[in-house]
Amino acid sequence: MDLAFVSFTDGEVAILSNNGRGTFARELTRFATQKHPRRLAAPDVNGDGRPDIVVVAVDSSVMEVFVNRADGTFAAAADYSFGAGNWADDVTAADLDGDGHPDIVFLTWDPTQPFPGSPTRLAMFMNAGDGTFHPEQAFDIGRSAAPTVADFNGDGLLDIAVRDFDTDTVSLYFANCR
Ligand SMILES: [Ca+2]
Ligand SMILES: [Ca+2]
Repeated sequence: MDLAFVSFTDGEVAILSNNGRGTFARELTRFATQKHPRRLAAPDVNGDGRPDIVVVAVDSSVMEVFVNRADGTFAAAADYSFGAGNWADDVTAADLDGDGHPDIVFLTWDPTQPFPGSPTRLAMFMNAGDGTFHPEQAFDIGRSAAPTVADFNGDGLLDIAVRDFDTDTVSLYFANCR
């Protein structure tokens, strides 16, 4: 497995090649993102068998999706706006609606409020099936962090757990549609 990471200060994604001995010697590619990228996920958004890159940042209310081209380079970012004025963290990919196409989940918070623990929103972008995404769906989740996606109640649909800062408890959000 190769390794992809963001450089917060340089505004880049770098992808290193695994040499098979557990070290990452060779840089496969590097490309610019928006300013101050914070987290990435690498789902195959368009189902062509190649992992793509999804980046969220601080200083921005935009999710960037970089599609992996056949030659190992990445296409220019497709930009998706979420809650204006909010910044993002903790991005993850999961097929929330069970249609076989990975969807995107992350937290957003209001940077004018103290952090950590400012009011947070759970933002979801559902995959249209071709690697593009429908507009954001979001709801308020209080002061929470660290979303984890799994089927917690065993009904075959993915649910989302978040940790609450105030009570140090975990809240569960159960999927109720497909
Ligand atoms: Ca792909
Ligand atoms: Ca899906």
